Amino acid sequence: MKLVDELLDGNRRALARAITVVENGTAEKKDLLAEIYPHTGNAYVIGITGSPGAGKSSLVDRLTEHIRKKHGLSVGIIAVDPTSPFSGGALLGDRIRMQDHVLDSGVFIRSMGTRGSLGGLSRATKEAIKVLDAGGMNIILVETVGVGQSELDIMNAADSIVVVLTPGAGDIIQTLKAGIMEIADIFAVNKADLDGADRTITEVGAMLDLDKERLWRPPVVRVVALNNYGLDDLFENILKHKEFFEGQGLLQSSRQLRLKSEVMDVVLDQLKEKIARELKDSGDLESVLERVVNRDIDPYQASDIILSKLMKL
Ligand SMILES: Nc1nc2c(ncn2[C@@H]2O[C@H](COP(=O)(O)OP(=O)(O)O)[C@@H](O)[C@H]2O)c(=O)[nH]1
Ligand SMILES: [Mg+2]
Repeated sequence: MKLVDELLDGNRRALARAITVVENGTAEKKDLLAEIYPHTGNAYVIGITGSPGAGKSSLVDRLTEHIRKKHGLSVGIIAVDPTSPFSGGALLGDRIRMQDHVLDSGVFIRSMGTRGSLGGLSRATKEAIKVLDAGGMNIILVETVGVGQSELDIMNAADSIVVVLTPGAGDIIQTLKAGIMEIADIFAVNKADLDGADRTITEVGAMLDLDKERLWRPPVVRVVALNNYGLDDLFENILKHKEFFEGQGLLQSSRQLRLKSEVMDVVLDQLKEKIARELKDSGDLESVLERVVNRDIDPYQASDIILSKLMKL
């Protein structure tokens, strides 16, 4: 595929077009994913999550500059914000802020739309990560608001997860409720210029003390995205986490586990599609439906009839 050749060559327009292909799920998507797959697995994926307003976009922006300047690594950024009430309004804001990077060929930024089901969003995001990976990005930063299941699922694609907190008791509670406290590999207490940062750091530490069994104790890093404070510390801790996991063979096993569930997901999805198509073509669903409507059989019995027919195929 020409698009893939260009993508592998590091062509940025091809990168953008390939992400559009996976986002829209057009016919060429399957071929594209198959062709890029052998070229994936090289990027290190970092998830950045936390409550709305915690400073995730600011941090991604500043961290990107830090990684470019200090480490010379290329950075791909995916921003997912399904909670945005404006169609792309907040995302556009993120883009404007990131304008400094537009001229840097070592940075590629993409906002993922809210189109499609939530499950579809997380699938498309994971596929976009693969596109950036094949496109040669060394580091991939995925920003997502820590709300629903889908956002948690997107984080399954990350090798290291940074949970961004801000001073104030409410933030920790909100984060705990959303279930993203336990997925953290690193805590970044952002807005440390505001009052209460020390207390937040102490509270997170106290919470971590409750679980002494864990192999990796997430470090708690103080950052101020606004004035670039703590970025070095943050990135060093991400690298430490990476090294620790690689050293223990855990990175490989967790990637393997992720691939296993990805294959399973695709199998189930394709099976569902296949069955839906079969039911539509055969009219089997319509034929039992009338009996369900008449209270002759219940949905479970209807399903048994349909399945027994399908199994014979
Ligand atoms: N005081 C302070 N404000 C910050 C800091 N980082 C970000 N902000 C502000 O917090 C607001 C939300 O930031 P944003 O990056 O959009 O948060 P997101 O919703 O988590 O992506 C913006 O007004 C930022 O300027 C910081 O370190 N200190
Ligand atoms: Mg944001």
